[in-house]
Amino acid sequence: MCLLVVKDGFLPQEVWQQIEKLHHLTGKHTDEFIVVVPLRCKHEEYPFKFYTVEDLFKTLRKLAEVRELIPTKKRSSAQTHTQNRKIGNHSVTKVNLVLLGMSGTGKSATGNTILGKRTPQFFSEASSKPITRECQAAETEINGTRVRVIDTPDMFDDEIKSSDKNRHVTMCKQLCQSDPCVYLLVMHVSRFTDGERDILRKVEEAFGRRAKEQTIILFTRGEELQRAGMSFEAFLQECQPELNNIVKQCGGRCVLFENKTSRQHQQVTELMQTVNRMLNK
Ligand SMILES: Nc1nc2c(ncn2[C@@H]2O[C@H](COP(=O)(O)OP(=O)(O)O)[C@@H](O)[C@H]2O)c(=O)[nH]1
Ligand SMILES: [Mg+2]
Repeated sequence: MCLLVVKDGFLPQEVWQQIEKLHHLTGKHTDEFIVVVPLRCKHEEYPFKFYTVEDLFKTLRKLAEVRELIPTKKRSSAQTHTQNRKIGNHSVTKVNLVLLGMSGTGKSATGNTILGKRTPQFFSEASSKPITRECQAAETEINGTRVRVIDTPDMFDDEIKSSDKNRHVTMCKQLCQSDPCVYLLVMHVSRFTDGERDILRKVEEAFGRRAKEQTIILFTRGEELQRAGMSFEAFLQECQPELNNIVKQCGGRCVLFENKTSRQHQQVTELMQTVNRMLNK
């Protein structure tokens, strides 16, 4: 985490210049620098990402919990019971959902939909450049299952350096720890790109030969299908042979999401049903 702590009376413009200087020095995106504002500053408009001291401690606590450096907050016995139920052959307390796919397909937005929190946990924006730079995790509980969502940068881009790709894969595996991992291969429903033709091979190369057995394809921008008057079933039947082949290789497991809707609960429930069916096999 790159934190820039500023004193009382700081000038936002000067802080921004400092961030730009750091961006040139380190090569890190300006979004990666988070300014920690002094105690009395509240949520004002600044030209940079910032944390109040309270936000900072909350985030650090969450990170420490995710990495299990400190115990998670106590839960009621009913919740503990459901978390210890068996899923397939694994006795699990959590399920990891790893968001994979090309940049701009909607991984971060999907992560936020699954987490269902008032404040988005992952940064998601329309951009010609990749927005998410590092793997990140956040947790929630869905119908009694503890779910850890792992957002990733586009690690299957042919342009990416192999050292960066390896770093992302290692980080991703670290964040998953020993819980069952489900890969959500995120794709834009009306845009199947050349880079996606052999994406399953890339997933297997990174996460092992059996990764596709743990993969669900998650299509975003479901409203585009609705606007075209096409059902999801018809879309799957009529899609390009290469995409159809990817769906088949993933055992036909796919779900449709619309991240810009207020009716997000239903689609998350359907996703979790697909996840549970797959893990219970
Ligand atoms: N309309 C619509 N926009 C979406 C959807 N999912 C993502 N987006 C938008 O697509 C852009 C890229 O999303 P982002 O989550 O940053 O993609 P990522 O690079 O894969 O993490 C953002 O502007 C999102 O708001 C969706 O289901 N519907
Ligand atoms: Mg992203």
